[in-house]
Amino acid sequence: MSLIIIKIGGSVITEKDKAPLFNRNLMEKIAEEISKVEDKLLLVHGAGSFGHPIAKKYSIHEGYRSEKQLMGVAELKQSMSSLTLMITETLIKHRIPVVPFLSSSCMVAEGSRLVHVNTEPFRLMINLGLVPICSGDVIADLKWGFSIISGDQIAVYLATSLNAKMVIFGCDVDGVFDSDPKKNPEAKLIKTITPSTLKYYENSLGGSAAVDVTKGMLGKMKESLSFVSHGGEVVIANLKRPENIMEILHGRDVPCTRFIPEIIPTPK
Ligand code: IP8
Repeated sequence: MSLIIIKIGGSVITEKDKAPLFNRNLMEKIAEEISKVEDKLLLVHGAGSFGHPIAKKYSIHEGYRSEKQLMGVAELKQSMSSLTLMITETLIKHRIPVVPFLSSSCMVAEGSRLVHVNTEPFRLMINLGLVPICSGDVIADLKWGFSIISGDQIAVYLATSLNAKMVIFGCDVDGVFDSDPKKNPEAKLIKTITPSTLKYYENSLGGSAAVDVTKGMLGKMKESLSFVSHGGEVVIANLKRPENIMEILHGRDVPCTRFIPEIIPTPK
């Protein structure tokens, strides 16, 4: 049975621009869809309004600067834990055997890149049929003291080390667009991205529109590259339509962006 990693974006389950607000109704629907997945599963969730505004307020994403930030780290951890708790309650209600992992307890970064992750407990629990869930987090950093690691980076790191088949990044739009679809009704969905076309889009795309210290869509795209070049599949899709999960897993053609390895033209 293959491993599927689903990142539940913060923009999907929280009101990203506002004070922390959990979208429980939508999470219920997402949980219902996730309960239908037959593959092995690992879940990662983003921070949304439970993490990014606090991170910004205390400049936590810039690493350790002063003692004043320490209470900010504590506040951020507390807020993220409360979000994880609400998500896990919903998943358990839908009989998903979820096990929360605190990213800060099993991961270390260097210059805001993950360098050590204790993947063994993830692997062993997944093999038993349990569903680990972790989140983007503030973690210890060998260079910066601490840093913010996005759920995107964690999803791709775990996908690579646990040999996952696919990562689904669930967000609040259909995928990557050639301009911001929330501002431009003419924005076009980019259906496939390869490592070389990413360079082109990188210049035209901005980060996420809401307060996002981990760079929103652009971050997801960059993280995806290494995984696809090693044969993994990455799909960015709209989780505000939770049915997308099963449709993607059944190979149906839903509006989304797929990352594929470089297409090498066959000689004529
Ligand atoms: O929402 C960010 O994770 P993301 C984590 O996946 C924090 O980018 C704590 C801001």
